Amino acid sequence: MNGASSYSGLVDNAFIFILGTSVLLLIGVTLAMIIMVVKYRRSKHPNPAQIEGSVTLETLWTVLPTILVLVMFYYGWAGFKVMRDIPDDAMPVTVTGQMWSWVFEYENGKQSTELIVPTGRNVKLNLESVDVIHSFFVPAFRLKEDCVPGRHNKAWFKSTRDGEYNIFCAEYCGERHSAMLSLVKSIPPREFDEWLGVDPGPPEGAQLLTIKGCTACHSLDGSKLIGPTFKGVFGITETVLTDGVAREIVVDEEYIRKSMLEPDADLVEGYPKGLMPPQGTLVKDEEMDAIIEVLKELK
Ligand code: HEC
Ligand SMILES: [Cu+2]
Repeated sequence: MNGASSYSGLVDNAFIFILGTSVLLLIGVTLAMIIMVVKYRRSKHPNPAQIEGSVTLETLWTVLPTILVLVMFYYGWAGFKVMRDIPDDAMPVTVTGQMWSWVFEYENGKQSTELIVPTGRNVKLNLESVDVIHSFFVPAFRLKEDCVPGRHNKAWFKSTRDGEYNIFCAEYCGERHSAMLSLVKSIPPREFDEWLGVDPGPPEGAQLLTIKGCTACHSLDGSKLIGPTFKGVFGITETVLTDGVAREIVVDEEYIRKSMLEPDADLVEGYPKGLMPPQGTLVKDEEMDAIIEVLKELK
């Protein structure tokens, strides 16, 4: 498949060169082996002969492979350098990996769960994680970079063709790792400006739950995923473990807020500790209020 970023050809060059060399060597070595086996078989040469070293041969098989790996290094370096040098004019987008979804945030604060980019313009990615190591992978762009908690990795690309390209998480990050699928949508710059310019407004309702990644673990329809369902949760009485001691609580606004800020403080019975990431850094205060309102409605 043809790559769709400005540097995908460089990555492919390195790949094709290494693959080509390996295939040629494989064929060469196999042929040589077959010839030797036939030519020097025991019926023809019952007595093995001693062979003296050959300076010419030894020089050749030292120098030629050295040149080969240097050429491989050259192709690798040529692509790597371009991928590391982030153009100054690149538009920054913050990519946040979380168990188990992606969120993209643009300069003006607009957020989305798909990465919308203008074709032909440079885009710089600030890669963050709120929990464990994820890896942001767009095969069509030949782009793969880790999102590591506490580190601020960077990457960039320029999409060369309008289209939709898969996003994967390429670092096993837990039970629903394979659900971390999304899309890059590369659209004409003018359409992009229009899309970005549209006043985002506060995301609302179920959309907020998706953008914040809650729906990776909490269903809205009553089914049990990683965490308890949100359906009908508001107002119920349930058992939680506080410091290991079971007690009954009623799910109200204050409890939901605390569940977001300190998920382990009141652990819902039957669920493991440490699974739900604290949401304090990711969810703003007024967004928490909105989420609480949404949960109230999910009867
Ligand atoms: C990685 C999975 C995961 C994500 C993401 C997640 N949660 Fe949770 N959540 C859990 C688990 C597991 C529990 C049950 C254990 C506990 O109480 O911490 C839970 C419990 C809760 C509870 C208490 C439910 C009850 O029945 O008492 C609320 C409320 C909640 N989460 C809200 C949220 C919100 C809002 C978000 C998104 C901003 C979110 N969670 C994101 C896993 C997750
Ligand atoms: Cu992941």
